[in-house]
Amino acid sequence: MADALIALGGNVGDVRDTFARAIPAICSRAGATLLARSSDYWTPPWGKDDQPPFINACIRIETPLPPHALLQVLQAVEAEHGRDRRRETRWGPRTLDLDLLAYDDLTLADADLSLPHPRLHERAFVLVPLVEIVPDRSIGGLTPRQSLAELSTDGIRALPDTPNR
Ligand code: PH2
Ligand code: MG
Ligand code: MG
Repeated sequence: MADALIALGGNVGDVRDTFARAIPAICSRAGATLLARSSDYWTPPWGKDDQPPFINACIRIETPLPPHALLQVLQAVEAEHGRDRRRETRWGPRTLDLDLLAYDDLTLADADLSLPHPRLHERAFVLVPLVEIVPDRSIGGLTPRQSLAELSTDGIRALPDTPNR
């Protein structure tokens, strides 16, 4: 079994409802157990300003799947929730983005996948939810808490729990 961290994001449609459906879909397809789920956060759009705010969250799962098979599961779940990679722009609006952040302590870089995720320590919208679930886990030698201390969290707000989450 591997211990994997996944970031969820989106800014098109009812994103919180999308997350609520995507998380069990990931677990079911990946034969995984959900170990932790962060709150949902409202986050200012990063990389491209003229788009709606994002909702972001992170989960921690235990899965028997190897990393590339897990990546395929994430891409299938994105597609099931309206993600159409052919029609989107870089950093632009999307219904559901599922990023594999870390897989045990594995370091890997190929055409399809880099682990740990090469930019996670630069992005407050990933680190704020991560700090909630794995504040002190070493990810490529840095912890979410350490990395977040270097960044601004302006505009990021935890959303109140709903019956879905
Ligand atoms: N994802 C992007 C581009 N910009 N900004 C925020 N706040 N959150 C995201 O998840 C995000 C983004 C492309 O994947
Ligand atoms: Mg992303
Ligand atoms: Mg992605």
